[in-house]
Parts: sequence; structure tokens; C-alpha cells
Amino acid sequence: MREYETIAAISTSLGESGVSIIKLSGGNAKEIAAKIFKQKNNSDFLKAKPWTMNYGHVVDIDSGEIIDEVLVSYFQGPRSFTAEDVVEINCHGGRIATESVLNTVFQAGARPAEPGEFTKRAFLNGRIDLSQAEAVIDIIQAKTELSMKSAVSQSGGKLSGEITDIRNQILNLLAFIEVTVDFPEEDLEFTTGNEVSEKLTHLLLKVSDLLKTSEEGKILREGLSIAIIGKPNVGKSSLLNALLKENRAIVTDVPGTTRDIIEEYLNIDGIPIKITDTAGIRETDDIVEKIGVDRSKSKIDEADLIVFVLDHSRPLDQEDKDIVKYIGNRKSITLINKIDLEEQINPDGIDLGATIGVSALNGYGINELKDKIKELFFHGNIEITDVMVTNRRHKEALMRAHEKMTAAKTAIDQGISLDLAAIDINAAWNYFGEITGDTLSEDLVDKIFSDFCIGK
Ligand SMILES: Nc1nc2c(ncn2[C@@H]2O[C@H](COP(=O)(O)OP(=O)(O)OP(=O)(O)O)[C@@H](O)[C@H]2O)c(=O)[nH]1
Ligand SMILES: [Mg+2]
Repeated sequence: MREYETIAAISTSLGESGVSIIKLSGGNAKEIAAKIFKQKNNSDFLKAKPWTMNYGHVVDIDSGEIIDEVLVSYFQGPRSFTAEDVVEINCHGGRIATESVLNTVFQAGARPAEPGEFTKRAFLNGRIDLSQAEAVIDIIQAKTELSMKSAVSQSGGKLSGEITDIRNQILNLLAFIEVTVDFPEEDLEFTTGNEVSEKLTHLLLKVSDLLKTSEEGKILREGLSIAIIGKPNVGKSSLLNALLKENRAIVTDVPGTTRDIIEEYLNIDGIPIKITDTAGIRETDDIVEKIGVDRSKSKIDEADLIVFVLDHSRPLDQEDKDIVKYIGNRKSITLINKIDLEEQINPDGIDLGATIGVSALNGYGINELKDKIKELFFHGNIEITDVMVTNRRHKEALMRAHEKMTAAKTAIDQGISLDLAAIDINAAWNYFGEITGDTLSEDLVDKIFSDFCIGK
């Protein structure tokens, strides 16, 4: 294990609360705590047993004056979160109490922790790998119970287990090739080639299976972004309100009511959704509305899914047709809103594809819309598989590894020499290692942890 300075930070969020936790980690965590922690039973904290909680006061290091009443626990490395000695001080919540205790800890010799530094130490000390460390932040940021479930599974090492297994198999392949190349007899090279090609096919299938989970995995981690699009007054804002079950957006019968985009979060059976209400798209001379319309159009490009709204009580017009063109072949669902009013809509030779009739006013069809969303992204069956690729970084590494293994297999099948194929196989091994952090440069590791919050 490497030796590091002792760091400290507030691990709970700052604000009025019953309790705050200040975490220390490092070789001197216990000594530093002992300087400022006076136990009620007068025993020396240096003699405290590991994995116990101890009651007393944090006192000013110079004057001995009481700062706060606390409970202090001690986790002896390597059986701790960071695999180092860890001390956690439970003090009173609230900014003043918490910061006073933290400052006392600094005076006693700890230095402020950087964002994600506790988790980074757990990684550097080999307790968890990089994908597990990344899952820790995903747990904290999970948007729904389902997102959380997949993050917990990743932090438990499900993905790393799979990747490590693949890497070991690749290593065996490389060793196998090396033996053949060292004894270059034609037959041997031929049989080895066949065997390697077969094993690569098997591994490529495994990687494809993992990649197949990445679309849903990304949605679980980052959320599915949906944009509500349509001409003015068709009921986009009413639809947003119906989905949220609250009066979030202003609704009036004046076309051009919504000027700016409105973003809200929604949970459909565990799928985290970021839904955006937009300004009705039309030609306009109003400067403010024009900016809004431009933003609506750019949302069409950014969203994972477009919910295109038409008005059942008005004939289709050029504005609708222009929007159909904008949407082009992007993933979309077409809604005919205001189904409670008399039908005036007339598709007029335009192929709208499958549509769903809804009424944002009375809620009719909203469940059908939700089902359609689930069907489009989770094939209607929202379940997390054991191993899911949720992280874009992991997906990219898998794609590169897949490319390299495919290139190696093609080379072998075409009878190109094995040691050339080995170069690609080796590159794939490195890409897999980027996921677990084994072959990632220190700069990139630092960058990943810098996105964490302080105190984790
Ligand atoms: N009868 C009926 N009226 C609706 C329905 N949905 C919306 N409306 C009405 O249609 C009008 C326009 O609704 P909005 O939700 O503001 O429409 P919008 O598409 O957001 O309009 P802009 O923001 O101007 O683009 C309001 O008077 C709503 O009450 C519906 O399902 N049935
Ligand atoms: Mg609106």
C-alpha cells in the first residue's frame, strides 16, 4: 500500500441537518483525531479499538475549549473504504458546527481532500478498480431506483469481473501465439491460427453482448432526453404538465405562450427522463420568440426521442408539415392531442406513421404514451441485466477493443502472420484495461476523479 498524507473533508451535504460526518483518511488519521478528541471516559483515542464508536468532545487544539459533542469511529486499514486508516467524526449538522470541527481537524494536521480523493485512494490502494470507483459516483447521482440498482451492481464488481475474465483469456491467447511464433513450423501456425480465430469469435460475441446493454445502460445513468415539439398552441406545455402531474409550464390559448425551453425530470417505471417543453415552431418576426424557435429546433437534434404533437381540432397546415421535415428520420412518437375535441385534422396525403391519440387536458392516452416510450427503449421490459455498460467511457473502450479483435481475426483468417495479429490482440487487451483502470494514464485517472464531489 502506498503512503499518503492524511486528508479530511465533510462527507455529508452542508446545511441544516441533525448530523454531519467529517471523514479523515491516511496513516495519521488516528493520531490527528486523538489530538482534538477528548473522550467522555477519559481514555486515550489512540488506544481505541477499530470498528467502534466513541463518545466525547472535539476541543480546540490550543485552548482545549469544547467545540462540539461528537461520536467518533475508527476503521483500521486495510478494512476501510480507502484501505487506509479512516476516522469518521459525527458532529452536529449545520454549517457552523461542521466547519468548526473540520477546521480543528486541519489545525491538527490533516489537509483538505480533493474531489473524489477518498475513492481515488481506494482505487490506488487496489481495493476497487476504476469502474467500481466510477460506480460510486453513479450511486450518488442515480436518478431513479433502477439507475441506482445498476450502479450498485457495478460498484460490487460485476462489470470488472467480466472484463478481468476477458482480459485473462486474451492473455492466454497471447501466450499461446507466442509459443507458436517461437517454434515456427507451418502446421503449428495453421492449427494455432484456427484455434485463436475461434477463441476470438467467442470473445467478440461476449463483447457484442456487453455493447448491446450500453444503449439502455446510458439511459439509466444519464437519463433519456425527450423533447416535446410542435407548432404553437397544440398543447405541448399542457402535455408536460400532464406528464409531471403539476402545473409546471404556463398554458394559455395564445399561440406562442412558451418562449424558452423548460426542462424537468420524470420517472417512468424506473427510466430516468429529462423532458423538455419547447416553444411552438413557426415563422415569426418577434425577436424573443424567434430565439425560442431556434432553441426548439436545436432540441430536435439533441434529444434521444422527439414527441411530436399535432392538434386534433385543427386541419394540418404548412407549419406541421415543415416540422415533419425537420424531424426527418429521428426517433419520434407522433401524438394527436385534444382528442376530446371534434376532429378537424386531415393528414392530407402526409404519412404520419403510427400515432397516439391523447388529451393533455383530461389525461386520456398518457399511459399509452408512457408504454410506447418504454417499448422504444427497453423493449417494454424494464429490467437491468446483471452486467450493464452504463458509462460512455467504458462503451468506447469496448468498441475499440472490438475493432482490434475483429482486425486480428480477419488477419488470421486471411492467413496473415500470427505475430501481426498479436499486435491487435494486445491493443484490445489494453483497451479492456482502460475500463478497470489498469492501463489508463495517470492524467486520465486524475481527470475522472476530479468530476467527483468533495468528501467522497
Ligand atoms: N380541449 C383541449 N384543450 C387542450 C388540450 N391540450 C391543450 N389544450 C388547450 O390548448 C391551448 C394551448 O395549450 P398549450 O399547452 O399552452 O399549448 P403549447 O403547444 O404549449 O403552445 P405554445 O407554448 O404557444 O407553443 C390551451 O388553451 C390549452 O388549455 C386538450 O387535450 N384538449
Ligand atoms: Mg407551451
